[in-house]
Amino acid sequence: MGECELNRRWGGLRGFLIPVVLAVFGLAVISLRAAGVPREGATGIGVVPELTPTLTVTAEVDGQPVDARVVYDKKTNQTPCTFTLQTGQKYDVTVSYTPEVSDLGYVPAMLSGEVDWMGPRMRRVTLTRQPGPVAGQEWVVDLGGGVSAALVWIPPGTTMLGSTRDEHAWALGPEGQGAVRNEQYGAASQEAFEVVRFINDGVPMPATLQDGFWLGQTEVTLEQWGQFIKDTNYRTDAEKKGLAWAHDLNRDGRWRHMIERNWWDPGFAQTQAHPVVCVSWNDAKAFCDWLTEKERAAGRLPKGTGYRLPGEAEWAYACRGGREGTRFWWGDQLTDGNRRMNGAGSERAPNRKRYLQRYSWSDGHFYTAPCGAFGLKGRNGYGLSDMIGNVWEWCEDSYDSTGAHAEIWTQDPNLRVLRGGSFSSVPGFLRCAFRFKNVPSYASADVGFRFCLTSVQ
Ligand SMILES: [Ca+2]
Repeated sequence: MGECELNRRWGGLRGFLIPVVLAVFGLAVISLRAAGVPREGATGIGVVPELTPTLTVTAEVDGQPVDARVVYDKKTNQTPCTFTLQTGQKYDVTVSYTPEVSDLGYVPAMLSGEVDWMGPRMRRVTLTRQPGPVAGQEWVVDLGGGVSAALVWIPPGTTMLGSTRDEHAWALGPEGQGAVRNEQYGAASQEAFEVVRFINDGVPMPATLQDGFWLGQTEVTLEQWGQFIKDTNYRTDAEKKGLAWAHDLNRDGRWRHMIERNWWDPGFAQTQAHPVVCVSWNDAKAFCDWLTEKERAAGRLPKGTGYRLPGEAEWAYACRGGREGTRFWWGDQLTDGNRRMNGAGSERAPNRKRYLQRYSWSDGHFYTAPCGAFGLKGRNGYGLSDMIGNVWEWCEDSYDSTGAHAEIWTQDPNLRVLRGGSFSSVPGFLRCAFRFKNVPSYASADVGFRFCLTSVQ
């Protein structure tokens, strides 16, 4: 909120030309008046004009005043901002609202004007909300230490949450295998058992996302996670508890609570390009908060925006990549998932016991695959990799057993939503509409996350 006085000598009232250049996202209001000259409607009786023209700039977005950045005469201020001016000169004022994220659904607009001091002293200019970036456009955020993360633009739009009776039946049927008993595919956790019994996509329901957002092109990699740990020395829930859910390959390969499993030792080999696993919802949120604070401190985040986990509807919409009404983002055929996803295929476990074979081909990865391992073919219509398979992804929402919500729903903090299936999932779980859940401290060797950049409360 800077008030700026640019001391200029007064030279006359008329013919005062002020070209104003605006780059405001939303609605900008420019108010121009001469100090000492009564505003319209005021009586003016007894006022002696000081004959000092001023320029007051305020900015609004969506009807709300915002602290926009004003650059005038190479000096930077914030709205509302009042300049004392010299008449008869040309001035260029640039007003920009969070120019660093001009790709966040907005593009700059231009306005020129001429001020007649005897005319109206306020001009109201409505700038239309701009269409924003192109779907799939990339945004790269610097995590420090030479590590970066790519996000892609997910445009506003409407999606169908839930699934049809037909899809539900397919998921439970011989191809989807969602009705198999958990012992048959090696999952021994109570959570997995419940998933097997209750495929709970919810009924078809439209959800409209008014705003676009940026979503991680891949799941968060070990390299990216490592940058967060280096910066914060953060300890994950799994490290504090001393255990995580993981395969027990020394016995029967089933999922159990495994002692001293955590993100740096999930029980299988990973490179820096693999997705981080054994991170809880709490841990994923801590990562997002760290990134928000870091970027805000660096002046790279606009007010009102930040990093968080994708909402459940945002995730489901993004997963479809613009293709609605199919089981997978590539269509309805499971076999078309070949070379597109890392699920429970015919690949063998390191101990050679082949107990996961829920589709006929090998995807080449018994555990996690490097993020984006399937290249362009593995990217959906928005350019997102591994939306189906590889690791489950935490969503921001609480889990509502009646179905997903269009808006982020947080009324039950005891359960959070997981989406997308993992390397150990049967085809019935590897669908855009499938919903999974667990407690926010749950850490498992097949659970990770991706983050988004969007407006935050
Ligand atoms: Ca995934």
